[in-house]
Amino acid sequence: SFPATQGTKNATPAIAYPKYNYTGDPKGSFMAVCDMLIDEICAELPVKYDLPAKETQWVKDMLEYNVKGGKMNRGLMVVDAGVAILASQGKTPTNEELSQLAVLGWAIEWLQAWLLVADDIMDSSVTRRGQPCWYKKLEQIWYIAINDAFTIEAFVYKMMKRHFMTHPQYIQLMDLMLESTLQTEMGQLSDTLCDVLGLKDLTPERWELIVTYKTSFYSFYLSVAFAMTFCNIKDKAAFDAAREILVTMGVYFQAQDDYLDCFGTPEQIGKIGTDIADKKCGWLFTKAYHQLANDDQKAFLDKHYGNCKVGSDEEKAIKKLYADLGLPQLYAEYEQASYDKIMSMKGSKEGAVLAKAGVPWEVFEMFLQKVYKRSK
Ligand code: DMA
Ligand code: MG
Ligand code: MG
Ligand code: MG
Repeated sequence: SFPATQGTKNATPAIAYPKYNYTGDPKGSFMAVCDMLIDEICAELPVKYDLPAKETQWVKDMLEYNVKGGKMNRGLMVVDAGVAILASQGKTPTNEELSQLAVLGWAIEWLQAWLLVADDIMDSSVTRRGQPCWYKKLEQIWYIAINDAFTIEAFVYKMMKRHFMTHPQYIQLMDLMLESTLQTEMGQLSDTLCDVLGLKDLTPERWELIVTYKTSFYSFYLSVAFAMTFCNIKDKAAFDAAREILVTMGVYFQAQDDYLDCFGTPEQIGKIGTDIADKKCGWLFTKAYHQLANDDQKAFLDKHYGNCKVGSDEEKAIKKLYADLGLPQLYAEYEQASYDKIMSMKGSKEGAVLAKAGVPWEVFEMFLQKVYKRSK
């Protein structure tokens, strides 16, 4: 029990898990768990937090707007990885286990939701998932989005407490979430501080550092580490091996994100790219500036990179410069090399450690297939 926080107001009990149809309707079942989580929160806020009806409605609308509408790769992977690991242990998951895996999946999706609310403010973005960024949607009260981001984060811990309070792995799961959050925030700091660096400091090495922290841990390692922890795997070597593979995948994934920021269409990716206007240490920029550009092209970048508006002629000229330098071709080669490197890890010592610990290789291959050659 939690005597310091229990209080005198009755906390509403958790809603019963809906029927989880993993084989017939994996996405629909996963979505139903999200609705349950939102309902649990909105039932509790007026009772335990004295929240008036209008504010409670705000929270509901804010959650509906921000936690849904993504590809849900990260969240669905927790369920898929959990099912695969349980199968290798000779077990078929119960309805409760499937639902709890889905709760962990949504904990990552909600982590991502609040990170993106904040990221869009920091990146001055306009659209996200095909709709206005939350802070843009709020117009003159845009600053409430800052509190909303923190609120979604608090709900992540709330949902984990509600569903794992008595689970033997509660502390491990919580530790993983806290650690992944801090890693991401340190990555976001390194990313955002580029705004006050000179272009010569935006190197491929800095890029790799930024993306490892801002993307890989929470987007790839966390999903599988949650599933492993849930399935009672305790072997440190297995977590280290999984991290090695998944961080490699995450770095590749962020290179894709950087590529699509420039060369993807807003219709495809659901957002309007801002990396050139924002002076980001993106994959394309580091290759262009440090490896491919001649002196004239470097001078053009010195003058206009991070010093032009989204949609401006200067931004278009930089995109053309990237194309002239052959970056789309170089990216295609990088994509193939990344794919081959990750697939080769099956036969490496990491692959062997994982097989021994009961984490089947298909977990990693499934994850890679979800992102390989993606266009959104
Ligand atoms: C985003 O990097 C990373 C996190 C932790 C949200 P980004 O700004 O390139 O993402 P996006 O292109 O989706 O705005
Ligand atoms: Mg962004
Ligand atoms: Mg960003
Ligand atoms: Mg991006």
